[in-house]
Amino acid sequence: QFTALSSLLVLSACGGNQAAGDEDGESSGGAVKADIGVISYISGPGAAYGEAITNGLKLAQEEINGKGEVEINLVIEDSAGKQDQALTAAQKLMNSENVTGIIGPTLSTEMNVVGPEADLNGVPIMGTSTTAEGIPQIGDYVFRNSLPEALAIPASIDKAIEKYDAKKVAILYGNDDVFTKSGFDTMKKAAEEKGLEILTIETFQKGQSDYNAQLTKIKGLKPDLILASALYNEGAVIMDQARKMGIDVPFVGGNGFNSPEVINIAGDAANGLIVATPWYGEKEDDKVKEFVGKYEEEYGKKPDQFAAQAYDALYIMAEALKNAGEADRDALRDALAEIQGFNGILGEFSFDEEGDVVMDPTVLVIEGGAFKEFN
Ligand code: 1QQ
Repeated sequence: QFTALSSLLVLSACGGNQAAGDEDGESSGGAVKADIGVISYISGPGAAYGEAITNGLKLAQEEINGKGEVEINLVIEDSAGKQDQALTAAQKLMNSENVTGIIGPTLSTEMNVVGPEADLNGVPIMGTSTTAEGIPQIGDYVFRNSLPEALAIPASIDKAIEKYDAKKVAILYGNDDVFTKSGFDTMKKAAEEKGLEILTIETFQKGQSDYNAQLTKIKGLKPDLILASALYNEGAVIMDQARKMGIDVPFVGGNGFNSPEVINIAGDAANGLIVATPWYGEKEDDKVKEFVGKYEEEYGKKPDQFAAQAYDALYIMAEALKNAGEADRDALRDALAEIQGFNGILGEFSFDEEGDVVMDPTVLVIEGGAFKEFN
């Protein structure tokens, strides 16, 4: 469906593009050639996010370039999950590498500093994993194809209430990160709206290794559920320590928990974690099966949500580049803004008028050491 639609759009784009072939960014064969920068969390404690993202991008790049309509060169930079390193990478990509657009950075915390800079420079930028409130609202050049916490967390909490008849919750969140703070705001608001009693609100910081004080307090209050807003590294350790202390209630997590690393680190302690995601790898869908098969063959493991979102993101970029007809920053921005009804492995996708995502989540639960659909 997508391919047929793309060919039509390419034909119409080429028709109006008489100058193709002479300048940079357009080849004589009609293919739009573009350098796309990537800012990814490839080293440090959250490196599994960036590994999945860059794997997904490279797989999509191979396929897209193989089709001959668009030729994308990926210029990949490591941000190590740090704001300053992400900003330096962005400046290099925009000013020295002269990229047409940027994919990333991985964290909302990074996008909060990189997004305004890209917007100021007129460089379209698309996060594939940035889920905090307000990311596309940074500016006209800022997009994301990741499911915002504002859609994901309420869906997870609803399922948990329905399944466990939950009435009392404890909340635990990282107070030094844009995403974990935003996830907390959404959790608190959703809990209040759904009439849940919030017994306590506890905080932690990045890299913390001991959660005894917070968890002892939570245990004494006997919640039915724990709402936790964390990246996988801290989130997995929290679950491990909670289970060791005898806290066996379900956890509801945000996007940071959507990584198999949670299970790799916490093992059985991750059982009972509820998360919402736009990606479910076991779906009976030809496109999903083909992607999962190819990914496993290439990288020796199953793709996670971060790989899937990145894969779709590059296809969305490619579609926009084709429609733009040239490797031009303003034309790419306008073409991105017009993407509607894109049919990828995450299902049907559109940007709303602010460059935010319109999509339905699936709620998953970890049972027996694996993510399963939570019905
Ligand atoms: C954000 C996130 C993280 C979990 C991405 C890895 O959702 O920072 O917005």
